[in-house]
Amino acid sequence: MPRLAHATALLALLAAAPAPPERVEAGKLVILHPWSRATAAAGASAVGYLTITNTGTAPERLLGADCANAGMTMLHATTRDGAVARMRAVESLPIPPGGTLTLAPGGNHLMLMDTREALAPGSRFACTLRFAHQGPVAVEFAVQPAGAAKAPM
Ligand SMILES: [Cu+2]
Repeated sequence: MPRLAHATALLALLAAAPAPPERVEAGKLVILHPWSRATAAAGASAVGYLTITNTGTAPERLLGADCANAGMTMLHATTRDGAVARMRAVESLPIPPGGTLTLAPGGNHLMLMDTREALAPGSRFACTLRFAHQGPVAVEFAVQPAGAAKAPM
């Protein structure tokens, strides 16, 4: 009976556990607020945004990400040509010592191609970020409503 009580207490604790952390530390990297936007259907492309701060003294580079819910995940940069914003794929993005790389609407972002299912608001999905020096780092993206322009703080 004590064992059962213990298991029940543990279950209650798990049920009350907060959402996965929106702050991930890996080596000298601090990753904040990975988030995405809801999509209407499987097969759509989706975005991935977050900030990565390099608290170390050596340069780092984000090489990309692997997301299980997408056929392929690309690293995109957005450039403005007058009033027209254009996306292009980039090999990597630098994170200088003491610097922060921001992936945000209108700028650099992860692009999930050919998603396996629609992304529902309030849901989460896992990706593994790939860094030149730190290697793979697992994060979870929080899906915001389709119109969201920034991460909830
Ligand atoms: Cu893109």
